[in-house]
Amino acid sequence: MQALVEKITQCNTLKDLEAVRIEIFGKKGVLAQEFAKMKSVPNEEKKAFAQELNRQKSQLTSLFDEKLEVLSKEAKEQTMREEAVDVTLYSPLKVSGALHPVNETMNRMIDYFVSMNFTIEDGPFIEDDFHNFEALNLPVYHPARDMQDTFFLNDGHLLRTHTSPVQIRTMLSQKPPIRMIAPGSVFRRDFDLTHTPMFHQIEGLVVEEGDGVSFSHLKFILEDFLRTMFGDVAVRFRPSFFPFTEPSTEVDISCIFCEGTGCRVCSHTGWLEILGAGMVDSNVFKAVGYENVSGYAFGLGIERIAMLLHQIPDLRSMFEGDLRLLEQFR
Ligand code: FA5
Repeated sequence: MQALVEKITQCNTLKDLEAVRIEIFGKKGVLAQEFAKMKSVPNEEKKAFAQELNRQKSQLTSLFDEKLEVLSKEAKEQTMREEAVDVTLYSPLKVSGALHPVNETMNRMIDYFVSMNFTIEDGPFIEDDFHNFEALNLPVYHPARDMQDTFFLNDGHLLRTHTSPVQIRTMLSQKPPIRMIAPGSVFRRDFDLTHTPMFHQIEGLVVEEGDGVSFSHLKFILEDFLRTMFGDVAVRFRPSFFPFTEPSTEVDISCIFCEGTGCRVCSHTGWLEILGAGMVDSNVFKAVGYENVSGYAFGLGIERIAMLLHQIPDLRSMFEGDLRLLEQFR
């Protein structure tokens, strides 16, 4: 026991402490081996043996936790010392700040749609089932409702998983004609190279009385928007499925890196998937009490577009606040 206590107290770095943690508390560590001896202890001594072992374990655990706290604090202080910046130092260089690439990309998109007479609408991050799912014709069995994808709150609310609930809020509070976009943060339980738990989408919705809005209007606006963002690219509409649009489409552009010949970024297909869209499903209009109207909707991820425009390989780096990345956008 004393030897183990010394092992912990003598650690000077977090790395040493981690090695000691594995040695003592790991699956095959000293404690696990001691507990394994229980099997061969006579029955009448088992209780005392276990009590003593648990006492030692809890003593070692608190000692370990204390040491971890001290060493973590020291490591943090050292990082702060090493990375300290004297903000009072005179700098002859005039350094100006810059918009984050996500905001810059979002602003470019907003500018386009405002120039096309769209209004900007907003909605809450904390949503209810009706606006996020039900009114959007997302039945209970739809996989998007899965706990894997959605952050649910204890009171039955949830963090909106897309900007589409703003369509519902706008239709419930306004009468057609509607011509809106809704940019903003959305949340999903995702984390890898191309997915983060918080990201941004921009939603678009156009509704008019009668059957005046057609798929060709949708096609025009998206083609025009994508060429404004990416220059002279080919635009492809593929049949797809979204519960809130019928028919639905996914829209690709020719790869801006290889110009359609095939490369790593486009997985050698020559195409990049950019957004989802379609004609608003009649069930959505029913849910908001609209009759005799027609409309289209679309939605896209802003980070994905920013990554393509600026050739940023890892989505997560957008949210790390590392000045070395951000400085490149000045
Ligand atoms: C939607 O969210 C639909 N609401 C879009 C829509 C609106 C379709 C209106 C039709 C009409 P989807 O789940 O495919 O669709 O997400 C849209 C985009 O969000 C994706 O193409 C992707 O670019 C982006 N996205 C999805 N999950 C993440 C994530 N975890 N991190 C970053 N971007 C993501």
